[in-house]
Amino acid sequence: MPVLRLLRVYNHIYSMENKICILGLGYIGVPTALLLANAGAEVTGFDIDTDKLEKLKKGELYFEEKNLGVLFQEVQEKNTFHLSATVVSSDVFIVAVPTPVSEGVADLQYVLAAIDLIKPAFQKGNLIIIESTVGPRDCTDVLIPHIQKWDIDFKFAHCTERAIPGNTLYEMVHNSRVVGGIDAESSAAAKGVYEIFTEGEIYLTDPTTAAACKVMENTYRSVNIALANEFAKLSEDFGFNVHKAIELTNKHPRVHIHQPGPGVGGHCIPIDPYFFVTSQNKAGIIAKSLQINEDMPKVVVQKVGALVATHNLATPRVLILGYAYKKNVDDARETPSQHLINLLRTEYEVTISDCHIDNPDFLEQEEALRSADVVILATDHDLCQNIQFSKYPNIAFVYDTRNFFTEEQFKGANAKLYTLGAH
Ligand code: SAJ
Repeated sequence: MPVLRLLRVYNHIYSMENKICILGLGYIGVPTALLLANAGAEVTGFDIDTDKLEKLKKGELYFEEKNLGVLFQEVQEKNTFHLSATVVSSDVFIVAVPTPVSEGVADLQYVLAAIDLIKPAFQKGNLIIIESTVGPRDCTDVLIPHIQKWDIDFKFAHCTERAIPGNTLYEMVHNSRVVGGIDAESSAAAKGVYEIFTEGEIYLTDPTTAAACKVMENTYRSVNIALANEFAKLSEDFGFNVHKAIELTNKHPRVHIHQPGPGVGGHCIPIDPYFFVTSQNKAGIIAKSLQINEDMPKVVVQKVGALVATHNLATPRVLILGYAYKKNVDDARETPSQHLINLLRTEYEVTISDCHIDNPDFLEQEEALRSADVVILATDHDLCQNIQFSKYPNIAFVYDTRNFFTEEQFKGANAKLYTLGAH
């Protein structure tokens, strides 16, 4: 932590001590806490899940993230990260708990419960930062009035991360951030907190705009993935290889088409656009894109069904290779693989294997490949690049939903390779 930056932080938080309490020790709370603690802040992590607290106390992490283990060790040596089963008195409280969406409305119950837990530890002038993704009006209409009922001076800002799972630490440090404070003092104080570890630019605005930015970012990605999925389907009608076409189209300086796939998973892209889907715009492009992405597992299962018939397979055993929602992570929240499995299980015997996920119901990769008639590549983990299909004469065909496998991997193989969007 450079001394100059530390001074800037103290300037922003005025004469307050640099004590921060993080509520919610998940995929965002843990890396944020460790980055702050590593940079010299005195951080306490709180979670209602005591299993998580116990694991962290023993120095164990419960999810995979690049370099997180190394960072955790460094922080343990510094003794700046503490764990507590109650919310402790602090200068800053950061709320990083989930906000599921039900029927187009953010379910704020966990955020409100976290805010209530802050109350006994809260002192005049403390800062509350909401990192959880919320709808554009949720801070102004619900969360701020809730805190105002305490009848005490407070600072408040909304600021979500922009980091991509799989490269969270790097992006948390290097990405820019949008901080939406209720007033200049709140914005400056929150900026000071993020400056402790962020090297990216920090832009100040109000809470409604900050929340809208987050939802717009993930909606942009959802709509663009839906467009790529539409192109994949069209490529089969028109007879071109969508992957080659996307590669060439993206040579245009102002075009960036995303990649088609078996559907969209994770805790953000399939969910956040629903913050914008109200009864007024149910038929708009955002809702339509969500639908296109949600239908992709069905598209894949139809293709596989047709190939099963072409290959005259009576009762094939179908292997879903990859259960994580995307490559090289062990996170399976909202994974499209589960939708594929649900659809396939009505007709076939289905097995599952994922080299990043330890699950007693899954098969180890070698055994899984040896016992499959059909393989559907659902998640493009780098480790799957080592598979040589000539070793598995039992496999009739492989359906690659990610344009991942190479012809090299099929040299001398009995299995035939089919790729979504490449017919
Ligand atoms: N996917 C595609 N095609 C693509 C890109 C992704 O099918 O071209 C699929 C993935 O396989 C996955 C899903 O979309 O199933 C989501 O993956 P992702 O890599 O697009 O996004 P997340 O959920 O891991 O992280 C996103 C990021 N948002 C944006 O890029 C706009 C990240 O920066 C956010 O911080 C994160 O959501 C979040 O927490 O909101």
